[in-house]
Parts: sequence; C-alpha cells; structure tokens
Amino acid sequence: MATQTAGSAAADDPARTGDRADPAALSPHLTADDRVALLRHMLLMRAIEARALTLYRQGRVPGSFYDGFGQEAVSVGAAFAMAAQDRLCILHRDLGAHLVRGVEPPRILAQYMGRASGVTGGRDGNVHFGDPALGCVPMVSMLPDMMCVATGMAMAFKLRGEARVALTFFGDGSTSRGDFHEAMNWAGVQRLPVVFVLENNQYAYSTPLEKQFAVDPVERARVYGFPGVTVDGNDVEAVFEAVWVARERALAGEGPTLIEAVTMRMHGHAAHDDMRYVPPEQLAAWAARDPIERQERRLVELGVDVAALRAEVEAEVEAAAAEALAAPMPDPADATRGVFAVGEAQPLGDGRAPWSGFANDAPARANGGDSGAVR
Ligand SMILES: Cc1ncc(C[n+]2csc(CCOP(=O)(O)OP(=O)(O)O)c2C)c(N)n1
Ligand SMILES: [Mg+2]
Repeated sequence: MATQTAGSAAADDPARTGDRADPAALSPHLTADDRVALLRHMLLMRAIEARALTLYRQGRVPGSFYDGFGQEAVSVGAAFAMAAQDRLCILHRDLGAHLVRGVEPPRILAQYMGRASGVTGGRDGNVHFGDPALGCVPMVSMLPDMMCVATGMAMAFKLRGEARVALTFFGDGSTSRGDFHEAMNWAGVQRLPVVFVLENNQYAYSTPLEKQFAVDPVERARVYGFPGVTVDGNDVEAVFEAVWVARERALAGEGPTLIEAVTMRMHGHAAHDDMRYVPPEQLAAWAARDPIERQERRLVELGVDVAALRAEVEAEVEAAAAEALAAPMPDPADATRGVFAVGEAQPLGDGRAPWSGFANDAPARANGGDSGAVR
C-alpha cells in the first residue's frame, strides 16, 4: 500500500516557504492580508444568512432555513487552512467554507431560493449543496454520513499516493451515532489523511450536551489511535491554526486528527425554532464572545478600517440578493437531469480556494483565483 507522504505539492508551496508570518497573528502561517480575508469571509457569511432569513420570512426561500449565526469562525477558519486540491464535506452551519472555496454570493442566494442559477439548479434549498468543481462535496442528509464519505476519500488519496487531505464538519449530535465511530476507527487503523472537525455548538436540536454524552467526545480520538484537540471555536485564527497543523500531520502520513471547535448555536435549530429551551444567560455569555467582533478588535489594532469592510460586504450582499431575485426559476423539463449517472464519470475538480492560505500567487488572484494548478 502506498504511503502518504508530504509530496512536492506541499513542499513547493510558497505559503510554506515564503515570509508569511504576521507577528500579531495567533498563527505563524497568517499574513495581515489573510487575517483581513478571514474577517471578510465571516462578515459575508453573516450578511448572507441575515439577508436569507429575511427572504425566508417573505416566503421566497422554500422549505426551512438553517444558519450558522455565531459559528462563522469554524467553517471560515477551517476552510482557509485547506488547499485547492483538498476535499471538504460541508454541513448545514458551514456556509463560510463554501465562500472560502470560491462559491459566489449570488449563487448561494439563488440556491436558497431554488433558482436555476443556484449551485444545484433548484434541486434543493439551503442545506444539501456543494460545487464539486470547487472541492465542495454536497452534503448527505443522514448525519454524520459525511464522516464516512471523507474517510473514503482519504482512503482513495492514500491508495493513489496523492498529497491531499479530506476534511469533514459534523455536530455534537453526530457523536452519538455509529457512523462517527466507524469512520474514526477506520481512519485510525489506516492512518488516513482526514481532518474531523467536530462543531460543538452546545445543542443537537433541543438536546443539550449533558444529555448527549458522559465524556467529552474529543477524548474518544485517543482510543482510536490519534490526537483529539479542543480549540476555541469562536476564534477564527485558532481554528485555522489547529486545522493547519492537522493537515500537515495528515500529509506527513501520520493520520487523522479530531478537532473539537467549541462554539454556540446562536439561533434556533432552524428558522421555525424559537429555542425557548436555551437559557437567556447562556446566550448572553456567548454573545459576548462573538467571533466576528473578536477578529474586528484584532484588526482595528492593526489599523484596518473595519467599518469600511463591513459596508463593502453589506453592499456586495445587497447586490447579490438583487441578482438572485432576478434569476429565473428552473425549467421543469430539467427536473430529472442528474438523477442517473450517464456518460463519462466526471472527476471532482481541484477547486480554487482563492483566498485560502494556499493561494497567494498573484496571477491566480488576478484571474479570479482559477489557476487550475495542483500545488
Ligand atoms: C441520522 C439523522 N437523524 C436525524 C436527522 C435530523 N437532524 C438534522 S440536523 C439535526 C441536529 C444535529 O445536531 P448536531 O449534530 O449537534 O448539529 P447542529 O445542528 O447542532 O449543528 C437533526 C436531528 C438527520 N439529518 N440525520
Ligand atoms: Mg450541535
């Protein structure tokens, strides 16, 4: 069996050899520009979800509406640490990961409203989607099946000797399911290049942590033979660094890492849920630890005009909403397209991850980040 090693793709990466460190950053792998990009993506995620919630209440978003309000640091920080050739299994609270991979806001809002220009062309709403060409694997609804999908992809990378890593998000509720244990066991036995990001947001629907497990699930990693790390899930730079280290470990052939990002679901399970089961003082305590305000405070110290960045993001989201609202509904005759696989198998693309810590080459940014290269 081929051994997973840190290939030339990783060794040649300018992000690893260049002068990246911003002395004020929590991670030595972040530049000042990266730190602003992290904030920008969190602001985008929050603004898109706030706009979409209004559209939902106006009856323009069919089905239900799930968001990751308060959890922006997890998906943004984790996705930012992954390279274009990596694969991400993105769940219902992880919009930031789609954004970091390069899915444009008008496509996302069109997706939520079932428009033809959405990622799935109107086949699902705001949860089960992903652009495979950008390395985003569409979500399987049964939780946490994506842990098995990510583990399977990592197995393929290992068998092919490819220097790439799979990452999957999943919630605290998932840790009570068998798939969690199956994926962790196989990944540990095979030392697979996979990063498991457990998004501990204090609740699985209305069930609090103390009714889910007697021992923090991060401790289970050890019994499957790999490290379990707890990180402040409301600190985007801390999440980035933990995932960076886990990815390095995976590329070095040392196997998986379980990262528990501790955060809080600041909204109900979905838009219909008034979350009356959440004590107000718990919400207030977490509101004081808001991940966006935290990153803003750091950047203000660096002299960044945070108000201007906020205004720019608000304007971008307003324009994206207008574009999505003007987009046509799908043609009903198209409804059965993609139900069965026909013709040649389409390999997943290598993604763009245009603003990730791995995409700092000027030409790639200048042409929209689509260098097409596997670094
Ligand atoms: C096997 C399975 N059971 C139930 C559901 C319905 N469901 C969707 S999200 C959710 C809550 C999951 O909680 P958690 O894993 O903590 O994720 P969170 O929503 O808090 O991010 C449930 C019960 C599902 N998708 N799959
Ligand atoms: Mg949860």
